[in-house]
Amino acid sequence: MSQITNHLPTKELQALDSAHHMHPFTEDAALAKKGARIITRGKGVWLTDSEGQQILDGMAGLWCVNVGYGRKDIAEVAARQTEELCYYNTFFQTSHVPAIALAAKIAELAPGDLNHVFFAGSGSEANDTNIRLVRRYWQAKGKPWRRTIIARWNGYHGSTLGGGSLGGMKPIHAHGGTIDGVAHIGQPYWWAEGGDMPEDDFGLMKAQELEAKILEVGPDNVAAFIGEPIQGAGGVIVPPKTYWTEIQRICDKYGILLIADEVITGFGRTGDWFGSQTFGIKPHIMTIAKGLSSGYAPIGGSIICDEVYNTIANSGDDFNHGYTYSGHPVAAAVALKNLEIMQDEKIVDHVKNVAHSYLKERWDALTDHPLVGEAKLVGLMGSIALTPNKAKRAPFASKPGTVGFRTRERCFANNLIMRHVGDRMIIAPPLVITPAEIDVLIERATKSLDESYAGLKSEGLLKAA
Ligand code: PXG
Repeated sequence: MSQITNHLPTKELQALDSAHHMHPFTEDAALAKKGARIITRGKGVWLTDSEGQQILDGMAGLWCVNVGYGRKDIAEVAARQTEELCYYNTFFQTSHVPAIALAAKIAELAPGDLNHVFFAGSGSEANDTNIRLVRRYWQAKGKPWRRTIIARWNGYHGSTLGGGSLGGMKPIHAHGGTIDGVAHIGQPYWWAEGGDMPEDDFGLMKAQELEAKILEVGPDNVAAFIGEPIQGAGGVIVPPKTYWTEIQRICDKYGILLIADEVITGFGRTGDWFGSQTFGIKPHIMTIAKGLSSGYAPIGGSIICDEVYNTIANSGDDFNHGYTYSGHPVAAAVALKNLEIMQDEKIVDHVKNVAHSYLKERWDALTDHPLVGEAKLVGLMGSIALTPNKAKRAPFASKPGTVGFRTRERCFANNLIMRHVGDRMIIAPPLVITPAEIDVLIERATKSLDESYAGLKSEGLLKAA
């Protein structure tokens, strides 16, 4: 197999990169001055860069490489499928074996009557599909006016125009606008916003914002509510335990479709197959991507319950929607192999009973660090809040994200990929991470926190807002 190991020197690669490659969510001119870090290889939880550094990937790529990098068994399936049937579409009354087998496997793994899969190429595309699905459902029910979708501020559902509109990230809305028929409610972020309120009361209060929004929009105008079981890109915000039960109650009361965006939380990340199971959510539709193929091929989709599927399928009309690569055979074969590996190697069990248990104690102990105010960990999805004053759960006086960014830079220098979202640090390592590798993660995280703290202290940046 060909491997690009004799690549150009790093500086030349960086120059070509900035000359021709425009990066997502990046100020390219600023990156051009610095040069991107260039990743050349991956194995297990480890990445190698063009300078030969070994980096522990605490983010599984972008929350996706769940079975770890460099699996030969997946590579072989991709090669075989490419040769056998590299592409065919699933439009025009045709189908193919990989799409059929993958849809059946997903239906087997998904809870309840989530028995039908519409494939997309990514999580963003799948959420765009969901917008059409729920609106088409209500049309077919004879209520075309039910089209508003309620979502949350600081939720993330992708960066296509539809996905970005569902998401509650104002900087994304600011670049290109939003679609109509989407309304947002607050997020259940107790640590930053809960004040003196007990966490469970705060969870209820935030869920009840949904009811207030439904009444404001008019119950008969609302099509669906969408939320991530745990907000990922928003900073690994774990909701209070009262939150999802109340959201479910309100959706049931008003007959509103519930979409669980499981792009990050699906396929083992939370220690169950789906985050909805961890939180007792019974969605009508789940968005999936990322861990579906462990990032080995781009694929996403919507898992749809019997009622929504039957209503649309029996409406007497086509569902006028689909992508060239819906159910792409190579991506589907890769995803199927990935799910087989998840099952054969009992990776969800490993998350729950080995990796989570081992990491939990060490992760929680980070709250002993002077910079860390709280630590959250569900399965292998974790966050810590950085603060200058733990007792007050205070934000820093500096611009939000300054301290987080500086801490992330220390992690980068120490060959650990741990991200920051504002002044929260987040991790989501490959699910196959071993206890010995968790020790390295904690050791590098602690060193990075120490260095960040020392720097902030010497520059007088430990002030509360
Ligand atoms: N839903 C959720 C919950 C996601 O996390 C998407 C949808 C969109 O998926 P695609 O495949 O279209 O990217 C995501 C993606 C970050 C970050 O900064 C997170 C995502 C994507 C890019 C950056 O944490 N999540």
